[in-house]
Amino acid sequence: MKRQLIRAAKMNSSLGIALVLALLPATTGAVARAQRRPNILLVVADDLNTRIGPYVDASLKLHTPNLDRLAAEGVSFTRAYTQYPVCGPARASFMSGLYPETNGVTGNGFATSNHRIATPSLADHPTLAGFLREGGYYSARVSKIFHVGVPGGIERGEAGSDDPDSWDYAINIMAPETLTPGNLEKLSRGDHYGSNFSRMILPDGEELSQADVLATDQAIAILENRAGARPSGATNRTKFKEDAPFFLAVGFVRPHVPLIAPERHFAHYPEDDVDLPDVPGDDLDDVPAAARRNSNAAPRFRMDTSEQRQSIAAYYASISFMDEQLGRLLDTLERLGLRDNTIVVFMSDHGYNLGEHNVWQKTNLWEESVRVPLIISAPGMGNAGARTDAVVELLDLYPTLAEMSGLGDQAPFILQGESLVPLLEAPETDGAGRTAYTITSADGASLRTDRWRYNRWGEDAEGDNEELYDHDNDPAEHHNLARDPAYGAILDGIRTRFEQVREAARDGVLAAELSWEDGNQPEAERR
Ligand SMILES: [Ca+2]
Ligand SMILES: [Ca+2]
Repeated sequence: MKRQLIRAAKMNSSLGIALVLALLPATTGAVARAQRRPNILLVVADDLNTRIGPYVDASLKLHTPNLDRLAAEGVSFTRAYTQYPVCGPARASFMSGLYPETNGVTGNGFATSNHRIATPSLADHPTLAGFLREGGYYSARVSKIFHVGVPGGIERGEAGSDDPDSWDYAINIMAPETLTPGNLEKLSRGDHYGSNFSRMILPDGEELSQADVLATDQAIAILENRAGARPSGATNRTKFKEDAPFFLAVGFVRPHVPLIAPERHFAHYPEDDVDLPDVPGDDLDDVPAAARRNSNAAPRFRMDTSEQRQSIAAYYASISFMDEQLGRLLDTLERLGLRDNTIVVFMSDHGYNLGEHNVWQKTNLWEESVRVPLIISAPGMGNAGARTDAVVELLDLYPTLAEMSGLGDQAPFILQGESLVPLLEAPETDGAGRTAYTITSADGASLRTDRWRYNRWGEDAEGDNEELYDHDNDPAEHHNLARDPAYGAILDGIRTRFEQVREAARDGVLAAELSWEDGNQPEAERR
């Protein structure tokens, strides 16, 4: 395959240094301390869509006090998108900073969901964690960051598709999941617990064996170790890389099914209070056959409306349970005096459908499946509580954290994302011209622009294998405009743009170097 590997992100190194200095505690004295890089806590939830407090109308009454708190301390990205709406390739992409078609991870295979194995020519390309480690960070992982099967891989305590070179310390979580003592109720019809809806309401106090509680316990132990000073003369206490800042990546497995949470979290969400999405009965009649086949349509799960409501309520309860663990991490940073020099990033690997389009879960290319929450809180940066509507991609995380750590000028030149630091500094920046590119199985690929979503199923545009949605007038993506002659000019422009971005995503050319200003910008985007 032809590869044009050119410089990925135009890092402003002086900006990175300014940021590092801005993150320093006010009491900094020694020059050596002045060069200390910020700590980074990266929290990755599994299968979490944007139905969390900071992203929804208050009328939905979601209980996510700690996500609300983090959003109030940071910048929330309202239009952040995954590169692939399935665990393995999504995670390989943001950890490598490369699109799936460049890094070679385009499926959920355990042995191959690591770019260094999938693509031997990239064996020396470090992951985000490996890069920070090479830059002097103490790098640690707790639970699922690369792909691990849920629930099976957690029940077996597996490392999944982990990249051992990324970490100074890594711990896999073994937790009972479906084997948890209690009443596991199946809400959909299927034998595979990883892809069907089931719930377990645990008595309060019985949740201590759960994966995300155990992961948080381990993460707190690591934070205590990094914060603590070694007593002088001590012989039996160790602190590896004693003066290094830390990069701690913590993976939560909820709200991935099975939906297990304590009773107090289920209590927030009575079944009768849950609304099902309003979907036209013929919604899927105007989409390509491949989109329908790839959609996890409702018949597969065979849930009645009561079971659908129960599944959504259990999903919310799992979010609140996960949120509680995030709160324990944030409390620990404050208790240990680490918050003032620790960047906190919260995100999910991909989104999730809960009945929109009459489809459930992931793998499709509609908004709910590909949009993710992304919150970045960098102390001292200002803009606490701000939101940005700019279209961004999860693979932007690598160049962003490279810059924020002050290591931007050392970042691998093949990174395909763009640093989000300019948006953190000026969240109101007009995002017009930015795009997000996502692929999925069945040769599906999608381009999201400021206003439009364009999906193509197959290599070439053939009319009946395309979708075009106008988010200004149809945010639910119910009306496919691809075959409407009135949108012919829009379609032509976005096809060209899609092909440019796809070419870049395949060939390692920086997508950001392509410009809407070369005559390919649809008329509507110019307004
Ligand atoms: Ca996932
Ligand atoms: Ca439709």
